[in-house]
Amino acid sequence: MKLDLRSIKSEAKDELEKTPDLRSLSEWHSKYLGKKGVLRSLTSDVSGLTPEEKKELGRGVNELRSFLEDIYSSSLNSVTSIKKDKSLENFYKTLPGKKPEIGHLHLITQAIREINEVFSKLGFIRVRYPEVEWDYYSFEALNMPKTHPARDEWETFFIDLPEDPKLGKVVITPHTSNGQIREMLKGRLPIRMLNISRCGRRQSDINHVPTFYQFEGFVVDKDISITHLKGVLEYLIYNFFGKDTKFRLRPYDFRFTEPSFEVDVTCGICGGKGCRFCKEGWVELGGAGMVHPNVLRAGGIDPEVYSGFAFGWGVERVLMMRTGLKIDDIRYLFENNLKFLEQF
Ligand code: FA5
Repeated sequence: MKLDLRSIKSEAKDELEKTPDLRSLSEWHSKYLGKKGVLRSLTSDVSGLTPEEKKELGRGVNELRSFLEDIYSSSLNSVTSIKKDKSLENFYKTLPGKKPEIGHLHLITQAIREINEVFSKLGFIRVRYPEVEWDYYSFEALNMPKTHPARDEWETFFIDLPEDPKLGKVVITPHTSNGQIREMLKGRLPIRMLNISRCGRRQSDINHVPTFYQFEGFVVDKDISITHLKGVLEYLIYNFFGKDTKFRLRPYDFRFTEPSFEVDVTCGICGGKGCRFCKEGWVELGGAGMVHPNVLRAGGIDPEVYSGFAFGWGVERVLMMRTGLKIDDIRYLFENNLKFLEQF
C-alpha cells in the first residue's frame, strides 16, 4: 500500500507538471482529487483490512491529499498569473483612452424647444392634442364639410377603424389646426395656445415628407384684430431669422380663417436667388388668418363677442430657412441618417 501511495504521488506530480492550462488542470483535479478520483478509490473498500492497517491507510491518504492539494493550488496560481500577464502585454499606459460617444438632441427637437421658448415670451401656452384624431376635429368643425373639395388637398392618412356616427373616420391629423377646436371646447377664455405636434400627409418630395411637425398659434379674445396677427408674425420671423429677412403674406383660401394668408420668407439656402429647393427665392412657411366665425361657433364661442387669429407653420421648413444651415432637401431631417445628424 505504501508503494502504491508513493507511485500515485510521483505520477500525479509528473502529470501536473505537464498541465499547461486551466482546462487540463481541472481534468487533473477530477482525476486525483474528484469525487470519483484516485484518492477516493483507495479508501472505497477497506473491508479486508485490520484496524491497524486502516489507520495507516487513512494517515497515508490524508498526507497524499494535502500534498496533491498544495501542488494543485500552486499550479493554479502560476497558470492564472501567466494569463494575467498575457493580457497586459498589449497595454500601453500612456496611450490616450477612447472617449465614449455622446449624442445630441435631434435637430427637430432642438427647433421645437426653441419655438416653444420664443412663444412663451409672448404668453403662449404649449398644449398637446391627439396625433391620431377624429375627422371631426381635423376637418368638419374647421368649416370643411365632407364634400368640400379643399379636403382633398390634405392627402390624409385614414386609419382602418370603425367610423363614429358623430366624429367620423379616424385619421392621422394632417395639421395642428385640430387643436383649435379642442382648445375652445375646454371652455377657458381668453386663449393663447401653442400646439406643436406631429402631422401626416401622403406626400414625399424635396420639400414634403409624410411625417412632419407643425406649430399652431391660436389666440381668441375680445377685440383681436389683424394687426395683432401681423405683429406676432413679424416677431416670429425676426426672432427665428433675424431683422434682415424679408417676408410676404400671400392671400390664400383656408376654410377656417377669413381672411387667410400664406407666409413666405426669402430662401435661407440661396439668399433669395433661387435654388433647387425654393425655385424662385421664396419659401412657404405656413398659413395664417383671422378665425372664421363658424369655427368659433363650433368651439362654443360667440363670434359677435370674441374674435381671434391663427397660424400653422412647418417646424422643418422654419429650421431649414435659418441662415447657416444649408439643408436643401427636407427628407434629410426625416431619414435619421447618423452621418447627416452628426454634423449639427
Ligand atoms: C395648414 O396646414 C393649415 N392648417 C395652416 C393654418 C393654420 C392656416 C391656422 C390658417 C390658420 P398648409 O397645408 O399650407 O396649411 O401647411 C402649413 C405648413 O406646414 C406648410 O407651409 C409647410 O411648412 C408645412 N407642411 C405641410 N405639409 C408638409 C409636408 N408634407 N412636409 C413638410 N412640411 C409640410
